[in-house]
Amino acid sequence: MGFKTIRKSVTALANVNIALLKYWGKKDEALKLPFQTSISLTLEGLYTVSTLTIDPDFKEDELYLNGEKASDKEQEKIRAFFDLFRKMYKCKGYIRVNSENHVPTGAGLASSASAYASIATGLNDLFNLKLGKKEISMLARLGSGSASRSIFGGFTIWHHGDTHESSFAENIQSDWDDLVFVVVVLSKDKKKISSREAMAKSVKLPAYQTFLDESKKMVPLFMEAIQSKELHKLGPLVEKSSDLLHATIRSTGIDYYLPETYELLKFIKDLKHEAPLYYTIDAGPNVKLLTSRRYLEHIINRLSRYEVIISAIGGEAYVQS
Ligand code: 2P0
Repeated sequence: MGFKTIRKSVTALANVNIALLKYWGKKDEALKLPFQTSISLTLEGLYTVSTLTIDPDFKEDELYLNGEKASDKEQEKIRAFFDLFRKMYKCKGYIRVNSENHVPTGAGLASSASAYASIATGLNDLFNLKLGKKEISMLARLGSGSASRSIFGGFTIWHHGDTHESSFAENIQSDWDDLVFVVVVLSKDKKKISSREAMAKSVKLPAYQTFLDESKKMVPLFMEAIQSKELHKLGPLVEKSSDLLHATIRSTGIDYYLPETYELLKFIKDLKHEAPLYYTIDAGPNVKLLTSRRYLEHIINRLSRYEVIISAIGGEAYVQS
């Protein structure tokens, strides 16, 4: 790619997504090809905005997060991603990234999904690659698996695939806009063990096979529940996938739950008598609750002693300027 002696910048935005059918474990670490298909919902109002700059004077790639230079680990991660990107997409030049997370500080929602989805969206524009959404999803996946899903709005399915070209996400057509997530913030601490590390441990253990078998069986059931817009069908599947995820994680000796997580789950069990309410938990202690808008006020009142974030269904990633 022959860029001349000019500086060029692009700014792109991508929303956070929450997996309904969880992704966990890779069959190819470099290309981030997952063992199984996953399904998610993109959220509104929780997003990352990334500005990408190229300049012939840059001597290395650099990442700034919320205005500060990112940690060595994060720099290493993004340099590996850019190296792979330059090789696979035949582009040249070092890139500087300024990423701003627009999620409540430390709420355990700051996500590599929205970050890498915004960066992939920006790269496409910066290097004038003219990739379609499906191809941008593949590119985002090279940065972080779950980022492949944040390219799209609403419900999204990430087909696991066996090659770079066959592992991408796409939108699941649906006009189900009554759904809403209530995120209950139990801890704002940064997690000690990354998803990437915990995944690599999980895939070697026997419990992982159960996770894979059950996740595979659930794909058509999820599709049916989303298409028929029946929360009483979707909700139990969402909980089952979350429970399977944490069973396979616990088999490694890691437990992302805190005592407060177990306590809240007990309370949720009681609340289910009052409203349709379904939990899902990712690689951290915070609980995400799926419900219908109609019951939102009641649920928020019943959770008044907790810090909560409300988020409805969000849109696709896009270039801002
Ligand atoms: C998911 N998680 O489907 C699952 C559920 C966490 C629990 O994807 O190594 O940051 O960059 O591909 O995508 C978090 O893992 O991991 C994740 P990499 P990623 O949302």
